[in-house]
Amino acid sequence: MDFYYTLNYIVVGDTGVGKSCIILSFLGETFRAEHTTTIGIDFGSKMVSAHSKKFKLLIWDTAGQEAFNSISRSYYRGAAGALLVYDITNKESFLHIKKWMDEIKHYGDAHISFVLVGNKTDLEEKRAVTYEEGADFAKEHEMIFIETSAKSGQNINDAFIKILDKINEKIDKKLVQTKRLQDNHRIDEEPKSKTEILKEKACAC
Ligand SMILES: Nc1nc2c(ncn2[C@@H]2O[C@H](COP(=O)(O)OP(=O)(O)OP(=O)(O)O)[C@@H](O)[C@H]2O)c(=O)[nH]1
Ligand SMILES: [Mg+2]
Repeated sequence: MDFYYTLNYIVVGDTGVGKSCIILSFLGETFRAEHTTTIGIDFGSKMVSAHSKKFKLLIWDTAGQEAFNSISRSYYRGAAGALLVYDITNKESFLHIKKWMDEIKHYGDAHISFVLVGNKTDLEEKRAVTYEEGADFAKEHEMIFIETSAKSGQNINDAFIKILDKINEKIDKKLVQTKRLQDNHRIDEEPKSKTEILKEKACAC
């Protein structure tokens, strides 16, 4: 019998850095040029394979706008992975990364794995944060670093998959929350609607 593990990921960062676009790109959707700001929280899911295991990633797309911070926080607990996203053309969004990281450390689980994501590499001519600045921050805080473009799709898969190495180790040590479920899903399962997902979250199945 085949099994898969469920893992919650949260995606955080300032408004406009491209969190929703990164998730849409990972789910194979077309790039959205306009900024449709996330209201409250959004959701997508995808099956992936790594370390001879199948994982169902439950990806929580938080709102960068401050007004929604308390809603976002309530999703931090139980997350195995966190994508800390900034926009390489927006220095302020990079300077705020520490604040997002501290919030997750405060409200989330102790063994959450972080990946620092510098997004919008297709806008190289407008770059305001160097690769080294991102890499240094990630090194200092012992997290993976990756630069992406949700527009071109560059490194988007890696942003979600690379932390699975760390998470997998923590699953083996029973340090992260996961559920081992019988596989009756297609590997390329379509993302579900937000309502369905919220139901799923409520029943914790
Ligand atoms: N050029 C370029 N634009 C991007 C990229 N990713 C996102 N954008 C644009 O940046 C804007 C904001 O993207 P969103 O994904 O909605 O940003 P967000 O972080 O989800 O914002 P909130 O939901 O308000 O927190 C949109 O106009 C996107 O088209 C990218 O990689 N390259
Ligand atoms: Mg959004």
